[in-house]
Amino acid sequence: TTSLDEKIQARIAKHPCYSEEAHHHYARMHVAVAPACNIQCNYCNRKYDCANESRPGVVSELLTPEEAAHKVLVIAGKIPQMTVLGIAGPGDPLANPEKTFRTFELITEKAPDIKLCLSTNGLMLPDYVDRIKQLNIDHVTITINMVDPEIGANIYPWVHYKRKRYRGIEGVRILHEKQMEGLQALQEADILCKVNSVMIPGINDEHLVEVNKVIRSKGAFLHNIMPLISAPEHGTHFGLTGQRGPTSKELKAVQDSCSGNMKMMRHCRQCRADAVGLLGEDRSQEFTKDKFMEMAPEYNL
Ligand code: CLF
Ligand code: SF4
Repeated sequence: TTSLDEKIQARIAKHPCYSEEAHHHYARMHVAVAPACNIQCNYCNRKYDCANESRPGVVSELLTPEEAAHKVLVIAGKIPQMTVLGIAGPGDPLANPEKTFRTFELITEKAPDIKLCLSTNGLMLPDYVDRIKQLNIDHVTITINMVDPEIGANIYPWVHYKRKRYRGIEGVRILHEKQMEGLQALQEADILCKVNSVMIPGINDEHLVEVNKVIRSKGAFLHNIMPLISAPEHGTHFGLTGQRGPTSKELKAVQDSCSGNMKMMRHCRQCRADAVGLLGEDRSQEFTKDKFMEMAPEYNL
């Protein structure tokens, strides 16, 4: 009999984000199929990729699910270390459920050994955990920047939930509630959950230890505290108000203060929504749409 720990090790062994060790050997790719978003983060400018998993200021080329599937099959044939397909934007994948799930379906049909990964702000997660489980998506990231709506009110000016826009703290309360429900539902469904938190000095930096406690108690597997990247030219609210990001020393101090409690991710590279390759290696320009549409899928053929 294998221990629980060995079983989990086997589930993450080829995932470059969930396993520090794996990121030296295995690659991931993202397909940008999800343009819409249902909330506003003060560190985001919609002209660019979702800043919950991205470096601000990056624009990915939008694909249809069919184009995305073609791209995945081409790349999986060309890059043998390719083990994971993630959907992380350029907006929120679960604000584009048909496009996101259609893409995953096409990949499962044609390349069943590619692991599926999804990153979301969590607002719609409780509605989709069953579908995520059905599709065998074993890795879900939720970006959780607060567990206290008073703090969240400085991060999220509005939330659009089920055809209605909620401004200020009223919206943040809904987001918080859905993130917590989603986290719980993932745990019950036995899906490995990573939490990303964007560290924003003076706003949620001291609060992240509390976030860490709460997500750990609700079964999150891994915590990735990422630095806010804020530049005026990115045209975000925080960029315009002069909000700074943390120094690497400040970031490390917060990561360290959480690290006694649970596994911390420290090798995140804040990827683009169309990233390709090992973490830190950006091969997206080799596979732009005009290029990959001309290439024949070699995978499994
Ligand atoms: Fe992509 Fe994210 Fe899946 Fe990884 S990225 S959807 S969990 S396959 Fe990874 Fe990139 Fe950091 Fe994200 S290094 S930004 S944590
Ligand atoms: Fe931007 Fe992502 Fe936040 Fe949506 S969830 S506003 S795309 S950073």
